[in-house]
Amino acid sequence: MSSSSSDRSSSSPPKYLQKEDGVSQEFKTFISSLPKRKIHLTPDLYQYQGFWYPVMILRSVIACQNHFHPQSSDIFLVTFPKSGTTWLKSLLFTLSNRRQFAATDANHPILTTNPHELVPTLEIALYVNNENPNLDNFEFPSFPRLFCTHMPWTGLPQPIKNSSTNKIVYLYRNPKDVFVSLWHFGKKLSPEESKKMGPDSFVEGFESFCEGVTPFGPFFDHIQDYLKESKKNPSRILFLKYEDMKEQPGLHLRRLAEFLDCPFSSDEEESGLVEDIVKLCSFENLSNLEVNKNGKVSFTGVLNSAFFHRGKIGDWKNHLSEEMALKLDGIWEDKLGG
Ligand code: PAP
Repeated sequence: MSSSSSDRSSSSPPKYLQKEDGVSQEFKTFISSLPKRKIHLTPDLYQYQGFWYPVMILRSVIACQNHFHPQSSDIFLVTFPKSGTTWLKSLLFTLSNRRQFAATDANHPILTTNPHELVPTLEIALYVNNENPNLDNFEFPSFPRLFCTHMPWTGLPQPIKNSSTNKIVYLYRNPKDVFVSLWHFGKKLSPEESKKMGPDSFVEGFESFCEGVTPFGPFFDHIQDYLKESKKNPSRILFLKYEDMKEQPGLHLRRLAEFLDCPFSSDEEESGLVEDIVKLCSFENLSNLEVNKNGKVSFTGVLNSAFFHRGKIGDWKNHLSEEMALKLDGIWEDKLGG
């Protein structure tokens, strides 16, 4: 499997961020009836079923809603963008495939393949180039099949929502760090627009985020809806928090293993497997791998290095004013309480 097979020029936007030109007349007519907004570093966003999407992703979300059918053992990682998706993909893959690939194996797939290849994102990797891909022909690097999505609960394909067997792992992160991480990522993906932005753009971007106008936003509704579902059905939806995982990765990796019905055996515990997995998937290890320094995600052409920035809790302190921080804390309190 290659992480650098795309020949997309790094100056053109990835397909999932392209504009209306790439869609059919029928789809253009459809989106013309939807609320539309332009924010910094993102193509026009369209509001559909209460959430905001760039056009190509919206087309992909709808294709996925129409065509995706899970197998009973499929596992879904759900995140709001920039909540630690890359990290959890690597942990999920390593955990689920540990009998096939030992975490200390010098040929472990994580060492040569970016996590976004190992756990494809439905609406960004699989359905963006083909509205009805034949997944039977797709060589899944993992069994059970692992998928990721940023789709809100309302946008999830109905068969996933209705399933009694598919497990969903929801990872969330402090919105202040999510916004700052998104901003840095947006600048990497749109360097030309970034150069032209005025001095107020960061504050304007922040206001849009607070208002909920951001890809897959509103952020708070995204979390709230999954939280509601997880309370109804805790054996199907596990909530993990980036900050908790940073502080006690082993503890939360064990929770994840139990939730997925593959708890660590006492032999595995004694052999130090939990610590080995944590180390293999750590920011320090992943960000220094050759594949992640120089490769590209084959599905999208985005540089693998764009997914590794600081990997720390609290980067927002370097970027947000006290007033901005209080504003996001206030919305969190109102929407999610405590
Ligand atoms: P995505 O949702 O677009 O796939 P995602 O992986 O969630 O992106 O976001 C990248 C963030 O996760 C970056 O955070 P930062 O901007 O605050 O630094 C990135 O550094 C961080 N990250 C990537 N890999 C790891 C890791 N192994 N451990 C902890 N954080 C990580």
